[in-house]
Amino acid sequence: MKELKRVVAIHDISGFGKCSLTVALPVISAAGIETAVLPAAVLSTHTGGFTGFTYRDLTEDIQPIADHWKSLGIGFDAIYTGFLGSFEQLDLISRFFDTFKTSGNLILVDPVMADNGELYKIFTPEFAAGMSRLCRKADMIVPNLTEAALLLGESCKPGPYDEKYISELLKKLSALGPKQVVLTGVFFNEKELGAAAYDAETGEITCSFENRVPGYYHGTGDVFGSALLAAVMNGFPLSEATGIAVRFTASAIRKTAAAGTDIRFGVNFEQSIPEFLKDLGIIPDIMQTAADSNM
Ligand code: PXL
Repeated sequence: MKELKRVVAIHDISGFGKCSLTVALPVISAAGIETAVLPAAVLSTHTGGFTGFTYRDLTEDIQPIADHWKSLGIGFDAIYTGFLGSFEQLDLISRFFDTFKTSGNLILVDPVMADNGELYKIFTPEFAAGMSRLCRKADMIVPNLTEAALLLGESCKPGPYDEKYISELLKKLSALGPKQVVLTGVFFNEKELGAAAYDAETGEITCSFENRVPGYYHGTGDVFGSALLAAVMNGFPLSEATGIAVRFTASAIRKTAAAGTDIRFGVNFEQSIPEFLKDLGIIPDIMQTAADSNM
């Protein structure tokens, strides 16, 4: 048996409202990848749509945690960052990258800071500029269209988009530094929604779409990013990993919509895990059939 691949996920923990670490840990682990966590902050809920949430900033813990891991000789096949808890954390995470980057590992930055044309209320334009600097050190980034515009210092365009706009955006984002860029929230018509992936080494651009489910569901960026990384760590090329992540996220959204769950609570990714593992080739069809018949 080969040794497990190991990822470190650096995001907040929102105790309620599935997103960030409460998504990354189960999704990546289920895909057979060891997942260490470095919590950037602890909140009672995520900040999208809830009021009165508690917020414990863990900025001061980041360097001691990194130092301890370094002293133990721990390494990672991938470093995956998402929501960060303060402006100062951008520098600390940049140092973390310097410490734990190797020639063979992957730095995936999800520049979580905005959606639907707006910066999340807790972040400032300075944070967006700092996030853009952090993205320069990444091998792969996974922004949504609002974040992409902010990273480039451009104004955010409403969709539907066309292929020219998306391919130019992908190439400009890659020119910041990351060789691989996956853009989420891409749509060319009102019926379908998905993601576009660019690999600067091959020059290949591919899109993956699923039927759009009306409404805005929280935490889907984290479901997508975690599934994308899990697929890449399982050896899938970027284009196929993007398709797997789009299918998993859409499946979780469909289940949540069908149940009529409060959209702030996060999506039902848990019951889409059997399909996801089948897509990854980890469980055979026969187990999928058994899982389907239990639904
Ligand atoms: O899913 C992104 C996210 C992660 N963590 C926290 C958030 C959000 C989005 O609002 O508030 C705390």
